[in-house]
Amino acid sequence: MSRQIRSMTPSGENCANFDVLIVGAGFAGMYMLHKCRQLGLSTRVFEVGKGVGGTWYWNRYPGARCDVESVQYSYQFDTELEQEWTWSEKYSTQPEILRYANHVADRFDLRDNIQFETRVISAEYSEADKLWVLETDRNEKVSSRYCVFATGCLSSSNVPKFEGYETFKGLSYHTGRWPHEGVNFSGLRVGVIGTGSSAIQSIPEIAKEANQLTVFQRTANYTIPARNSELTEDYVSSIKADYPSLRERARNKPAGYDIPLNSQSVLEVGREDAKIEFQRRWELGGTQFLGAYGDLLLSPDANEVAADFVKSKIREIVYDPEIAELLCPTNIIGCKRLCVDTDYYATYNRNNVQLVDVSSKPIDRITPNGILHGAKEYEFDAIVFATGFDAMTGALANIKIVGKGGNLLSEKWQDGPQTYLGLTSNGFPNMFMITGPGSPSVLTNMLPSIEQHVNFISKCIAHMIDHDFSTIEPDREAEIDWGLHVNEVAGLSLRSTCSSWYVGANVPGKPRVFSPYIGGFPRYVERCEQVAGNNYEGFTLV
Ligand code: NA7
Repeated sequence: MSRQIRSMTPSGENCANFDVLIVGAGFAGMYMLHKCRQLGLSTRVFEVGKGVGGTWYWNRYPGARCDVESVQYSYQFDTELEQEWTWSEKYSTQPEILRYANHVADRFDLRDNIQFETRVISAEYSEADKLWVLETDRNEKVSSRYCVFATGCLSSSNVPKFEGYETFKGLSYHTGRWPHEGVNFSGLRVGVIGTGSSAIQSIPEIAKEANQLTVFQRTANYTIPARNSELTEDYVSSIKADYPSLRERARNKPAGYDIPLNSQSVLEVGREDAKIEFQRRWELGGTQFLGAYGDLLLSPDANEVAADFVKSKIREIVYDPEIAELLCPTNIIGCKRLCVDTDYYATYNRNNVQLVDVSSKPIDRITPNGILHGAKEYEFDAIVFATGFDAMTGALANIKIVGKGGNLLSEKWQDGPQTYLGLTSNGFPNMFMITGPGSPSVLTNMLPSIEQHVNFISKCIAHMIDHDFSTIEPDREAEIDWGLHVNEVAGLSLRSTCSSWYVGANVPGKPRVFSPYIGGFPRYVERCEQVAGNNYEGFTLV
């Protein structure tokens, strides 16, 4: 059904007006646009990139792949789309996911409403006009009744402030801003800083090409073999024959991802039996490894059993015992996001690869020729910064977002994000965030989480129009209660206990708050449905 909002241009401003403005044309922004168009709302999307895809547009580093199985890392809002698209591998490569994003943009004719190569620099709420006014780096102003941030959880690159960074004479890259034409490392001496997921995926690929590869590791990470494979026609047909069941099973899992989970305690089964199960899951590959027992992320003793198993694998795979020890993590498995790799540990058996431990003594500086660490200068032709992202809040912090009373979102959030359901924030009426802090987001399969948020927002906007409301804003009390609940459940999991990007520890000065909601996808969805069903309980609608 088509709906019209008769919103006016803000007083004193000469700017185009829309019903909805969306920031970001990744999977969240694209689906939000599609839903707005279905509602008949005039909509514009702003996107910095030259194309759609968001995270998958920018993260083009060698080996970039999704760690969620492709048949589940896909939209489910359109059954024809599900049927016509065929994934080729168990875990899709970045180019395939980007092709999918482009296919969706073409199929639903989305591009006309997306303004590419445009960065939103500010978004200001006009209380008098009940409108959002967005300003872009093209010196234009546009206004709208609703503003939706679909800016992604891992989209703002984090390059630590290394002294001498700008003096390096060679080539330098960040994994999250990889050149579109690709990089040829053949014959080059390459340094990689970081051993997170991006590094773990790219190191085996870079090692195959480079003359020498030196990895600077601050914290060793756990990674499980992906055991990626091509998908057979039979497998794809069986999935397509019953997509709804797969989606249903996934919806009922804590991560919105259908993987085998066992609720038993590892401490009850004993180490020897547990080894057999871990071995089985190691051979199966992927993040389901952590689903082997129900208490792995609840009890340090239980966690140690799983951690010890992975460490035994590292010692088995890596020939040099000293390197193997350096690669053995000392923290909780799954506390930082568990990585999924192809030949990561084995790469350290190559003659052209070396590992430098920077855990107790940080990198001193970048020099014109390479990296200085301790008394040694490592010379490189290229440095790869696999140093991650200002996660969850970074992309929002890059935009000057001003709400009621001229208050800045960044100031409100200076001690950590404050949201109601990870979707809205008090003082910022008619503003929504897709997979914002305080929602399950990065702890879940992102695609279903995105769809659930977009469905919530679009239903909410339709409700507003149908009932002639002009503003919706979460109540401060509801926001405080939600924040307390998010913190309370975070405290139950070992995930909140280490220095990860989940708690903002990778960005100096960032408040340490476990920002994603760890209560599980089904529980979260139930809560959102309850809120909407009770006439948007916890919100004030005017
Ligand atoms: P991550 O997981 O944040 O990894 C970044 C890596 O960079 C990590 O190993 C960091 O070590 C390292 N790092 C950051 N700053 C420094 C400095 N100053 N010196 C040395 N090493 C440093 O980012 P990714 O891009 O790999 O993955 C992000 C998510 O994307 C991933 O979890 C998936 O969900 C997809 P640290 O661990 O902080 O000691």
